[in-house]
Amino acid sequence: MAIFLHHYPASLFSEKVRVLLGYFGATWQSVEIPSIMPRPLLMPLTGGYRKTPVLSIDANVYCDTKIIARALARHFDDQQLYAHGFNAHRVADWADSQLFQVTVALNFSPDAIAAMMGNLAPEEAAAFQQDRAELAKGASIVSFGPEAAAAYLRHHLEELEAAVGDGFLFGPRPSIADFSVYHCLWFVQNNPVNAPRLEPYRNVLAWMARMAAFGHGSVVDSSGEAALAAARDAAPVPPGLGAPLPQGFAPGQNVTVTPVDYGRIPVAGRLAGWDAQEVVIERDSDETGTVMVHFPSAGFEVAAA
Ligand SMILES: N[C@@H](CCC(=O)N[C@@H](CS)C(=O)NCC(=O)O)C(=O)O
Repeated sequence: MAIFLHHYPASLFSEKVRVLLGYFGATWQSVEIPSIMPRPLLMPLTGGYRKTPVLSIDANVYCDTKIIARALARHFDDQQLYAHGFNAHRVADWADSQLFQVTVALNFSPDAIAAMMGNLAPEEAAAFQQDRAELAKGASIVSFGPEAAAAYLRHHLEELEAAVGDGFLFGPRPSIADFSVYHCLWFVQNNPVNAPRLEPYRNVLAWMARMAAFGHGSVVDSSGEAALAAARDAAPVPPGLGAPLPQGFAPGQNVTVTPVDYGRIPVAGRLAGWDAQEVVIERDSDETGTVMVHFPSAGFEVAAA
């Protein structure tokens, strides 16, 4: 069984998964994808889902880091990540939505973007802006400006400074909440204009260093072609979710699964399982054979096709 992560270096949600892979001590295949569409070697696996990152384990494909983390915990048979239940899940979801928006508002402010895009040619920078406008599709991913974001960040950092102590957010071992908060602050730390905002918070910086110390595991450079071949050569593992499907839905029924926020591209397939955590569809393509594509249930809309 081979684990493929489809990602690019600057992607913060990818960093969440890279550090999780380090935490689990994984050996994994790294497939670097372009930071903007098109991604012709990835789309046959996801069926159109366009956010980053995506994880594939042979013929099972995981879209969204919430379900990627769950798949990895299952794969490595280690549920410690979820030991703090509701509280840790709520903090993780807050970080992946609210804190994420704060960091995007800061890192996409005009001076920060100049620092980030400094090494891009003007036409590359324009293509990036155009791609992200397409991702948001008229709506705005972030609804406040850099000044408001700076105030949010200060507020949250002060709270975190008091919360982290010399361990992790919920005790001596990290939970899913640590990984979600970490990748957002990593994004801030990696922008030279915004990194100084973290400096006054010594406990937060020490906690970030503890998170970074998990590393990224053993990374093997790989390719989109290799991930497609691994999918084609394997049969997908059925989800075995157990729970009955919601009323009105039948196994094998044609459905679409669409993110409710941004990147709202419907993925079509046959319903293979759906419980409170996860929805799974089966799909076929020449490039991949039959694959099962997994999404979180919360934050995605399932509709009869
Ligand atoms: N809820 C998603 C969010 C993923 C996300 O927004 N990723 C950013 C990159 S860090 C993205 O997709 N940007 C557009 C792209 O890469 O096409 C998750 O947890 O995976």
